This record gives sequence, structure tokens and C-alpha cells, in this order.
Amino acid sequence: MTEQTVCAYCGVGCKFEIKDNKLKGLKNYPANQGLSCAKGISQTQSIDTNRLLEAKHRDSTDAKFGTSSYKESLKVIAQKIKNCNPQKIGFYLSGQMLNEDYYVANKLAKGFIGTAHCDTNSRTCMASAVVGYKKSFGVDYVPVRMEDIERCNLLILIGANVAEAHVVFANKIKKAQKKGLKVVVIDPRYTLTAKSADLYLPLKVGTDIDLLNLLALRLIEEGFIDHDFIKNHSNDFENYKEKLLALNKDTLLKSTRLTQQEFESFYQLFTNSKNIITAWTMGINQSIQGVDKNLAINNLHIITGQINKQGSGPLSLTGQPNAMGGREVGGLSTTLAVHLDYSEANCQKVSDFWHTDSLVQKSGLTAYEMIQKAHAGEIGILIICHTDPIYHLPHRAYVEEALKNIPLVVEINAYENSETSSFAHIQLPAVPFGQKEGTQVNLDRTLTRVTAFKEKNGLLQDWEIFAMLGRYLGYEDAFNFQNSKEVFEEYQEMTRLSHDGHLDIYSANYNTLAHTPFIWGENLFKNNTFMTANKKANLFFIENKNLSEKTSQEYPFMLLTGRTRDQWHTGSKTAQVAKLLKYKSLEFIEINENDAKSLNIDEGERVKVSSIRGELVATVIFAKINHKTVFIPISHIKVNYLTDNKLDPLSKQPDYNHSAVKIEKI
Ligand SMILES: Nc1nc2c(c(=O)[nH]1)N[C@H]1C(S)=C(S)[C@@H](COP(=O)(O)OP(=O)(O)OC[C@H]3O[C@@H](n4cnc5c(=O)[nH]c(N)nc54)[C@H](O)[C@@H]3O)O[C@H]1N2
Ligand SMILES: Nc1nc2c(c(=O)[nH]1)N[C@H]1C(S)=C(S)[C@@H](COP(=O)(O)OP(=O)(O)OC[C@H]3O[C@@H](n4cnc5c(=O)[nH]c(N)nc54)[C@H](O)[C@@H]3O)O[C@H]1N2
Ligand code: SF4
Ligand SMILES: [Mo]
Repeated sequence: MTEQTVCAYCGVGCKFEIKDNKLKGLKNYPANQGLSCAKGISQTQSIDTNRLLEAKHRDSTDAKFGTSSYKESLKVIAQKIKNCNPQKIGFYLSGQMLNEDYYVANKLAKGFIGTAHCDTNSRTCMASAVVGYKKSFGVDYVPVRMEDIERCNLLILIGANVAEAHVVFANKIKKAQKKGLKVVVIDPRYTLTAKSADLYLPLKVGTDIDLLNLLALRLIEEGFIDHDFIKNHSNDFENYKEKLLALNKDTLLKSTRLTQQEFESFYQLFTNSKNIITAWTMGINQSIQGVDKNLAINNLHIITGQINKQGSGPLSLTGQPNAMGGREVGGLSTTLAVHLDYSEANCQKVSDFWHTDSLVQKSGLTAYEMIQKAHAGEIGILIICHTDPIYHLPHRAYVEEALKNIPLVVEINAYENSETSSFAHIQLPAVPFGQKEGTQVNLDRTLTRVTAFKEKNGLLQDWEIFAMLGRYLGYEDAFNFQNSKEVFEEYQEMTRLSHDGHLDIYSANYNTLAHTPFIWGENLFKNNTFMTANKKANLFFIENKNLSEKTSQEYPFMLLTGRTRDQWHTGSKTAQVAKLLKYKSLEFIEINENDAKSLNIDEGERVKVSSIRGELVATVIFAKINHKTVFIPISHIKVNYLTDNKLDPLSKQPDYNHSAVKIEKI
């Protein structure tokens, strides 16, 4: 059989076959059926460029790095960990790590070093979806598969630009449209995705809850709800309904800035569709009310019974390739391991499983909370793996100050020159996609094998680094793994501890995963039984609290940030591939022509964009985007000097899409 592997970029999880060091979309694989996108397919070109190839060490970030070795550096780190209060140690992981990498890091931090401050960049990505699913359905579980769009009549894409962020899924949506699927796109920007929509709703940024409430209210008033489902499978409908009906429809509509006609078209589509999927990403999750927005979506599916049948349901689209796997392993500081929350009984089970008496007993700091602690001088060691927090966290100037306050910052990266590297004392090289092996889970619970097809040349994969550190700390037995398969199999055993064994990854087989994917949790909500206390789905009345930063006379524009098709975040891999740079420039700002004219700015001109927190320079592009709203892609490496660091109170996910800025000609 030909060698196969899975893409290391987005959550679609396309499978490739590998021939002569070239990748080709694998036919007959459910996620991509032979398709792939430009950045996915060009990944072999970044295996040998811009690589971090040796360990480096310096005592102060003012000094230059000297070369070191894994052994030397890890011994230093182990010694410093032994001398540090575990409460002052943080692990900052990534939704791009494989399950095995996550598993070993999580075991080391929570099980042996004894710090629960082990979180991941997925906090900035889908933490709101996790909390939303758990509140509504009792478990972090995506109850829809991508192939469901083939049985679906209406797909609502809200705050998701799949044409650039989930390219292959977007192509599959287009195919389904040819067979009758209708697509509504709800976004303050007329995105590439909006271009192929059947209906585009240019709602005002931050008003999604108003729109969803208006829809739910009308559905209830006009009887387009599923009474049987509500009665038998949901909690708290009467309270939800009473509060919802007390809202004023005109006020809701006015808030969204949509016209009555636009809303009626949406309503018609909704009420005329048998099967409905709502899919969302960062336009919903990255918000001070990110959890509430998720709940508002889930509510809609509960009251209409649009869930647990083919072609329907609330589908959170995961961004990173293994953000789902990270959630399952327990990479978020708010989970212990294998979907287990912190409780005495769960801690006992996990202590027994890991044979440890140092297990943490309560949830730890989330990503930005670690930064806040560091800012206050209360973090002694931060180990960062497979992510670039200086680049990706909001209010960058504050994050920079925080990292400067940490006596030991360790960065594990496969590539050179991350934005975080200037703040690191120790850098450790890891092997990237192409040289590492293990498993990952895509956005619809598909577990697949990642295969190494190039030599590691003496370098280690992320989990091997954490295991070596574990051994230097004296935990010989617990970290004595010989290969990725052994790590996976221990993780598999552990999934038996998950509640009712719902995380049935223990049934998969490492060897066969190389060619046959495994979908975990199929039929978890069979017969509409959810995983809440009484097995019914919870309804929550939600209101738009308008808590985000507001525009002002001085900062009159609302800034949105997001993806471009051919770039992957910092571009440590994609910006090395010449052909990917042709599609769009990296440092632009989208603004509508009228707003630009009022500032006397023309297309192609360079402008200074500032918020109260910082500034950057970008090139102007005219775009169809709402009045007084602008967009800067996250390929602009400085984007987070501008963004606000408000967090959702429950998910702790940042409010990236609502920062007030001003624009000046330079
Ligand atoms: N090419 C490429 N693909 C990627 C990535 C990448 O870096 N490059 N990253 C991956 C990752 S980690 C992620 S998380 C996903 C993200 O996938 P997406 O979330 O689909 O990507 P974004 O570009 O962030 O799109 C968010 C959309 O939300 C809109 N939006 C902003 N505010 C609001 C609002 O208040 N309401 C509504 N309704 N919409 C709003 C924005 O205009 C934008 O179009 O992409 C993944 N795929
Ligand atoms: N303004 C704004 N900010 C955002 C967002 C936004 O929409 N707007 N989105 C947020 C979201 S959703 C996300 S997911 C984050 C993403 O932000 P980051 O995670 O910081 O971005 P990446 O560039 O993907 O960082 C991955 C890092 O891993 C390194 N790497 C690659 N392969 C390997 C490997 O195998 N091992 C190791 N150890 N390192 C490797 C790369 O060189 C790179 O430095 O950004 C967040 N920040
Ligand atoms: S759509 Fe996503 S998973 Fe598929 S090839 Fe492109 S980046 Fe990779
Ligand atoms: Mo993400």
C-alpha cells in the first residue's frame, strides 16, 4: 500500500499519499476525496527551510544565543524545575501538536511536575465552543460530520470564512450546492465564502446573538419548533421562551443593521429547510461573549430538533489540525485528561492510572491568565511548544512585558525566528511534519495516523523532548516510551477512564490507523440522549451584552482579524514557499471605498493603524466590508499590537474581533 499521511494545517484533516517526496490528495478518503489545497500540498517544501536545527541557550535575553545540546539544556531545565514552586511553572502547548506530543506533555505537567497551568493556543481558538457544547449537551462533542452537508438542505456559515480557512470543505460545500444545498453566510465582511453563498447577511460585527435571538423568537411565535423534541429532550424551555418573547423584534433587527427583507429571506430559507447545519469558527468563538454565542446557536438546534439526524446539527469547525485531539487528551488547563474534569474521583482515577502521587487537584491557569500572572512576576518557568504566543496573543505590548518578567522561557520549535524566540532563554529544536509520527483528530472526530517520510537527522519529536525532560526529572518509568505507538497505546488505555468510556479511542488500532481512519463517539447521542445530568439538552436564555471595546471619535473603526487562504498564521512554513506568496500580500488592511475616501486614502497606499494599545503599518485594499469596519489578516505579524485583551469570562478566549482603531495616511 502507498505511504499516507495527514495534513498538518487545518482541521479538515486531508489525507495525502506520499510519492517521491510529493504529496497528493488521497482518493476515497472521506475528509478530502482526492482534494487538497495549495498550502497543504506544498508542505514538503518547508521541511528543509528555515529550520531550527540545534539547541540554543543564553542566560539573558539581551545576550546572543550560544549553542547547546538537548542533553545539556534539558538538564538545566530539569534542575530549574526542581528548584521552582510548581505553581509558578507553566506549559504553553498547541493544537498543532500530535496526540502523543500532547499526551506526554500533559502527563509530565499535571501528573508529575504538579502544575495544572498547562494550556494551549487552542484557548484562543475554540475554547468557547468547548464550553458551549459542555453546557448545552454535557460533553465536548461535535455532533455533526462533514459528510452531513450532503444530506443537508441549509448550511448557515456564521463567522466562518471556509473558502480561505477550510478550503477543501468549502469545495465540498460548493459541490453540495450544485445538488440543492442552500448556503447562508453571516459575516460583516463580504468574504470569498460570501461570494458563493445563496444569501449573504452583512450583519454588524458583534450582533450575532441579536440575530439568533430574533430567529428563535420568530420560530417560537410562528410555531416552527419541534414540540416533541423540546418536551422529551430539553431542559428549561418555558423560562427560555418567556425571556425570549419579552425581547423587542425591532430592536433586535436594528442592532444587526440587517434590513427586514434580508432577515425575511433568511427566515424563509430556515423554515423551508428540512435539515439544517450551522457551522461557525472565529467570528463566533473569539468574543467576550463567545460561549453565549455558541449557546445561542445550540439553542436554535435544540428548539427545532435539528440535531442527531443526518444532515443537521451545530458544527463547530476546528481550526488547527489537532485541536480536537488536544481537547480529548486533556491539553486545556481546565480539563485533567481524557475529557475528565477535575473532581476528587477523577483525580484518584488518573493518579492510579499514572502511578503518581503528585497529580494536580484543580484546574490551572488558562493561556492569557498565565500571561497575566507572568506580568505580575509570578511565573518562574514557561515552556512553550509548537506555538508563538508573542505573535498570537492579544495586546502584544502587554504580553511582551509579561514574558520579559519570566526568569526562564523555553521555546520548542521546528523553525527559526518565531516572534517568541527573542524572549526565550533556551530554544530546543523539534522535527516538524514529514519527520514526526503519531496521530491526530480532525474537526469531525476522525482519528488518523501521521507518518514520517523523511529522516529525523538526530533531532527529536516534541513528545520525545518532554519524555527526556521527565526522565531527567527522575521519572524514569513514567516516561520510558520507545516510540509513538507506545505513547498512543498508553493514551488509548487511558481513554477507558472517560465518562462511560464515551471517548472510545481505546477501540482504535495504531497499525491500521495508517490506512483506515477511526471515528470516535459515533452514536454518542443515540436516541437523543445527551450527557447532561438528566440526559436532556440544556437551553439558556442569552442576551447581547455589548461588552466589547466600543469605537469612539478618536478610534472610529472596528477591527476584524482573520485568515488568508495560502498563509498559515506566522507563516513560519508557508511564507517560505514562493508560490504561496502570490495570492495575497501579507500586510494589508481591507476598508470600504467610501470610508477610505472620507479619509482621503487611496488603494495601494500605506497607512498607520493604531488602537490605544499599539500600532502597525499596512497597505490599503478596497473591499466590500461594513461601514466603519476594517480587516487585517493575521499574516500581518504585528496584528496583535492592536487587539484588545478582553476575555470571555467562562472560556477565557480573547475578544480578537472587536478592537477600536484609527487609520492615518503616512
Ligand atoms: N489559510 C489558512 N487556513 C486556516 C488557518 C490559517 O492560518 N490559514 N488557521 C486555522 C485556524 S487555527 C483557525 S482557528 C481557522 C479559523 O477559521 P475562520 O474563523 O473561518 O477564519 P477567520 O479568517 O478568522 O474568519 C473569521 C470570520 O469571522 C468574521 N467575523 C468577525 N467578527 C464577526 C462577528 O462579530 N460576527 C460574525 N458573524 N462574523 C464575524 C470575519 O470577518 C471572518 O471572515 O482557520 C484555520 N485554517
Ligand atoms: N488577531 C488575531 N490573533 C489570533 C487569531 C486571530 O484570529 N486574530 N487566531 C488565534 C488562533 S485561532 C490561533 S490557533 C493562533 C495561532 O497562532 P500560533 O500557534 O502562534 O501560530 P503558528 O504560526 O501556527 O505557530 C506554530 C509554531 O509552531 C512551529 N512549528 C511547526 N511545526 C512544529 C513542530 O512539529 N514542533 C514544534 N515544536 N514547533 C513547530 C512553527 O514554526 C510556529 O512557530 O493565533 C491566535 N491569534
Ligand atoms: S484544506 Fe486544510 S487539511 Fe486540507 S490540504 Fe488544505 S490546509 Fe490541509
Ligand atoms: Mo485557531
